[in-house]
Amino acid sequence: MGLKFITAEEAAEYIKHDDVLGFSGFTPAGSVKSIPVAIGNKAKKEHTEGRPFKVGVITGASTGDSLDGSLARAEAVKFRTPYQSNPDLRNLINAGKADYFDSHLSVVGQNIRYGFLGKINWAIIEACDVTEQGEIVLTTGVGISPTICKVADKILIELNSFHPQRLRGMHDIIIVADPPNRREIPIYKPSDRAGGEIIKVDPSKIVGIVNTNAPDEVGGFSETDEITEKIGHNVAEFLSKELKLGRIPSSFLPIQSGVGNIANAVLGALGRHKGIPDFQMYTEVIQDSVIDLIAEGRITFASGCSLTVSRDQLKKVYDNLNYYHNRIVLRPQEISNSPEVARRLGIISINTALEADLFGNVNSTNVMGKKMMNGIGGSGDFTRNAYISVFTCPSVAKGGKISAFVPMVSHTDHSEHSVQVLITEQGIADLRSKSPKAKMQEIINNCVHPDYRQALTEYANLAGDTHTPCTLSAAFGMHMEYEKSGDMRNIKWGDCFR
Ligand code: 0RQ
Repeated sequence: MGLKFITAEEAAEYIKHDDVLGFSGFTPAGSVKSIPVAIGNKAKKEHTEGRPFKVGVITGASTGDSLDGSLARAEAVKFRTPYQSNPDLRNLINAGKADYFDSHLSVVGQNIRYGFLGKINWAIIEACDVTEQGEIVLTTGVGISPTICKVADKILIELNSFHPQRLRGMHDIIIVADPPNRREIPIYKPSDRAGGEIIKVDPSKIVGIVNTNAPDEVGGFSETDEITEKIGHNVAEFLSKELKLGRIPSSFLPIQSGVGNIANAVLGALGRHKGIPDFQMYTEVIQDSVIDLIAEGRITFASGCSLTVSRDQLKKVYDNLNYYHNRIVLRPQEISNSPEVARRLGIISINTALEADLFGNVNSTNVMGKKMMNGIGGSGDFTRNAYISVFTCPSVAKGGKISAFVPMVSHTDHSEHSVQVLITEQGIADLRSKSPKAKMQEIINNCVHPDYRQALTEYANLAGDTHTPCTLSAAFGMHMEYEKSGDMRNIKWGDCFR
């Protein structure tokens, strides 16, 4: 039996209304690029001709615009999980036109295998190599690919020649056994490998292969600004002090860091800081700054789920593939984000908050408690199991009209029990072994923007003298003020405490 090459349009013809599709990739890295565009076009045609056409979409995390953007613009998304960050999809979700359910990234694979997400009809996978024996070599993201290839009825592959076949060996592919037969994941340091190089499937499941030659749709990172620089510096200062105090082992601990400009700036700052020794990463997304820090020897090994890097950085990796092969491994998100491994290795987690409250509860997902931003991503996998868990954010948003610190978060992703340190451009709030009242003081003194210090101090004074000072009628006062006047700085507590 030979491999069957087809066009993206022919691939899309196989997909039926109500099918559930599992996609490869993690962030735009390793995400398919031509089949979803063709599915979106098919959906538009079906809609024009008066027929319903929507599919369930399960991914590793966010994807490229060709996937989430195309399907969203075609209004072809029945449900979507987990993390997403495409503006068109976000609008569709917030308009109630696509069901979205958020999930910790480490559990997506196992939840699929447990049957919690129903039947998966198609796995649609990007590969840099595939053989007649059913051996698939993935590209820059692993995500949930091993599990969806295993459970889906049929497989469609995009064979992307933009990525060299020599990527083989960079992946560590394993599907853990499910309870009651699960054993420990044998990773005791970031560079350990637990599985093999390829995904092996029954070749008869591969219905067709679409040739592509397209780079990952990774957006560039904006230059760091004064705020992100300060946040990065504060994180580096905090960790170097912890090291000096002997609360972090002298050999340091693996770093996990989220995505985005703050995360990129934090890594840059860690790399430059003289008090931070060379370090390793056990993380989900390997971003631009990591590639340079590996080249400089500051990062000695990076374990992740995806190489989410700009084209220039990817070229550096591909031009020096032998060098990077020994320093990077890409794993399924169940392993890159494994709570078991994170706890064992003692990772230092650094993720981003939209808002935090005066007790350290963190909201990373729902703007004003109701509009989905992106999703929790891997932040919960790591935060809950970290040696030290850190959240960063600018102290204000929207030009100062929103304070990142509020009396009570409007949605909780990470509870005060898991959040140990908050860091803004203003400073560092160390919440470890502090009572709720002491946490309030620490946060107001060190993290809150000067424009909001007085208002939050007043709240703290008025909120009562219970174990966790709180007045329910005022707890969302700042949010309500923003909805009323468009600026939290206009808050007058009198109205709320009456
Ligand atoms: O919107 O650009 O329209 O002004 O939120 O904020 O400061 O640019 O920061 O791009 O790093 O995103 C938490 C969303 C931060 C992201 C979040 C508005 C702000 C701006 C973006 P505008 P910034 P970032 C990794 C692990 C999930 C948790 C995580 C995220 C926009 O980091 O999705 O770390 N994290 N997961 O103006 C209203 C507030 C706001 C606010 C900021 N309090 N209220 N809007 N904004 N604070 C992910 C993976 O696992 C793959």
